[in-house]
Amino acid sequence: MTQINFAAEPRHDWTLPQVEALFDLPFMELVFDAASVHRAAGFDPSEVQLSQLLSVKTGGCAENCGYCSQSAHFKTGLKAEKLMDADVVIAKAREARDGGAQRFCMGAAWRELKDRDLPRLAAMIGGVKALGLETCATLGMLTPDQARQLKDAGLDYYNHNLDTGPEYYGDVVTTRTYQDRLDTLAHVRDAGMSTCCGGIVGMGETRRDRASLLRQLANLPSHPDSLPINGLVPVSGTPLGDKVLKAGQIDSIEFVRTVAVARIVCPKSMVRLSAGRDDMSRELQALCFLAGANSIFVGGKLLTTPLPGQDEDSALFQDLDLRPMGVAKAVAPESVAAA
Ligand code: SAM
Ligand code: DTB
Ligand code: SF4
Repeated sequence: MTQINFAAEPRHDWTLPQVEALFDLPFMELVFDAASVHRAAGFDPSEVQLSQLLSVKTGGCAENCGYCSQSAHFKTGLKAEKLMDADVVIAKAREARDGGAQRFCMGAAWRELKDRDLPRLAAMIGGVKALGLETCATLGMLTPDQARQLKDAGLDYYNHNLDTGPEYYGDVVTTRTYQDRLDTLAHVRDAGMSTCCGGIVGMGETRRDRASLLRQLANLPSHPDSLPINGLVPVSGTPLGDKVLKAGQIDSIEFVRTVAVARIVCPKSMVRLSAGRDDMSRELQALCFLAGANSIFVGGKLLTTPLPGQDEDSALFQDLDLRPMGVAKAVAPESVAAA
């Protein structure tokens, strides 16, 4: 039997062997424990939060993240584009809201934010917030002052991923350090914004690396408010994408284990079934929701790669009796009549 105290407050003192022991649990027990933690943390397991992404500045990035279609270091065939005008972004956000998204995340292929771009970003963020959407951005590394300015502009969430555990990190990217990422996350927290921080699985890392990533996330000074688990989308021309296209993708049961362990070590985070959903069967997605995932990206496209479309996701939600978070439960006609 596992020793999970479902009523416990979130912990920040996980050891690597403890997280590895969760991964090693019999699968049925692990998923059951994760589902129990999901409920004990106060979540309604039928509710899933919906976010939509937009790449507001695409390609030509100076970093060499070995999975990324947008790095200038690799030939992926992606066409680079300049920072979009605020009104174009706001129009896309309106469409996302009308399609059912609750949060709108603006992504830029930058190593770090430059001060000269702040006024346009502030206009975008203010305009998106005025639509009644939660705002999120992922713009690379930030200084403390930039984080404060984004917060003042109305930014609710900042996404900055650790991507993998510190031991495998050097195999993924060499142009910024793990500590750089931790520093940006600290600036985001200090500015009073909510954090969105997770990683990627299926990049050729070991189970220990996955455990090490989740341990890092759980031992942050506060757990990420949103915790995206991205399945690597293998992009041809990137070193990690090419490796995975040759060797094959991560086993889907191991992916579900990763989601379940994320739910257990960060019980109150919104665990997002993030990139990679386009390649997943409905059954695999259902298992991920059962294991505690309660957030997804919607809208047919992530930043540069595809997602399931609205019709497919609506059918999945209907068949799994899921509903978008914040939308009232449908009331059966007979119970309305009886009231
Ligand atoms: N440039 C900024 C940065 O790296 O922080 C923001 C955009 S970047 C594309 C955001 C995140 O997307 C990365 O940290 C990575 O976790 C995820 N990502 C990028 N390419 C991916 C891929 N091919 N498969 C899965 N996740 C990916
Ligand atoms: C996150 O963790 N995943 C999203 C979001 N945060 C910015 C991005 C996934 C990108 C997948 C590859 C692409 O579409 O370019
Ligand atoms: Fe640039 Fe972000 Fe892609 Fe890394 S993940 S290459 S920082 S856009």
